[in-house]
Amino acid sequence: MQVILAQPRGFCAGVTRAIEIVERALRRFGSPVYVRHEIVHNRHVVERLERLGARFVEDLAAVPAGAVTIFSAHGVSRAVEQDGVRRGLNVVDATCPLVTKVHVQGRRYQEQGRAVILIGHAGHPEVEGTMGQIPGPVHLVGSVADVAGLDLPADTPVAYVTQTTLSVDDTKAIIAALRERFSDVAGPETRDICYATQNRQAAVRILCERAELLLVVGAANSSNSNRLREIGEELGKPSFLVADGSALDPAWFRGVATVGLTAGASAPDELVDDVLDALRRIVGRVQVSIMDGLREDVQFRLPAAVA
Ligand code: 0CJ
Ligand code: F3S
Repeated sequence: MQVILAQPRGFCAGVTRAIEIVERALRRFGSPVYVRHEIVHNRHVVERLERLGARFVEDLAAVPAGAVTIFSAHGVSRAVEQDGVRRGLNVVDATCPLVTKVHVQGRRYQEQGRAVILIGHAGHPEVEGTMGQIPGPVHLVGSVADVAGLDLPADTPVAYVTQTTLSVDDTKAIIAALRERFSDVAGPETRDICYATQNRQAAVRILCERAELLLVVGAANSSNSNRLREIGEELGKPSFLVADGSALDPAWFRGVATVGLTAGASAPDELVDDVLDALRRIVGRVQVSIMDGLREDVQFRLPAAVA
């Protein structure tokens, strides 16, 4: 069997930075350090950091006063920030700078007097954070159908911002619907969708020209990983999101000669290796190659507290 690895795939600069913040905080301040929410959506990453002394909580009420507390890459609302201040926590913010940029942009649009529309998925922590970083009403839309349901007159000056990990194509369609519905629309085209999301989605499209089946390494709760699997499916390839090698079903590979393999922005390389090992156990010899593709060199500065 041939396996073609997507390029680029796996960790983005925001994930690398967020994990490094936890590791450095543990070294600098000693264990435990508390992390609000999974630092990135991957159980293997979380469990490794737990072994190093990190403690993951969903609510700051579970953190003792004064403790070092890290906010996850997905960002938090102002209410959560204020809760941290009230509890006297020593907060280190691992929010991806590209998420913070969306927060700033959303506030700016609101100050300009525009009705702010957030394109994103209800209930996702990044969406909860972004909604809670923009004072005043934020209208959430997750689909073209949601645009029709917006309770705003057609001449309302509106502006949109987006979740960073959406499907580039779905977002384009929603923006087009906004432009049709409203006469005055401001927004950054699809540029809030981060570079890593865009690059991984573009690579999967090219990969699927050659692969008969697509495997995406990533967690079920990882938005960007789910979007990669959907692209494979849209292109008519059987496509599976797998947490690690143990999730592979031998039946998927019957009669398949070429598999495409990619990984979400929160999935470590070890899990890609684990999937390759599992494939070898199922089909025997596997020939691995890497598609030609972008080499990313994005790096973000660390917060001063751990630099
Ligand atoms: O929201 C982000 C800043 C992306 C973080 C990296 O990926 P992951 O899987 O933790 O988060 P998503 O569910 O947002 O893709
Ligand atoms: Fe940031 Fe994009 Fe990664 S928003 S955390 S660079 S997936």
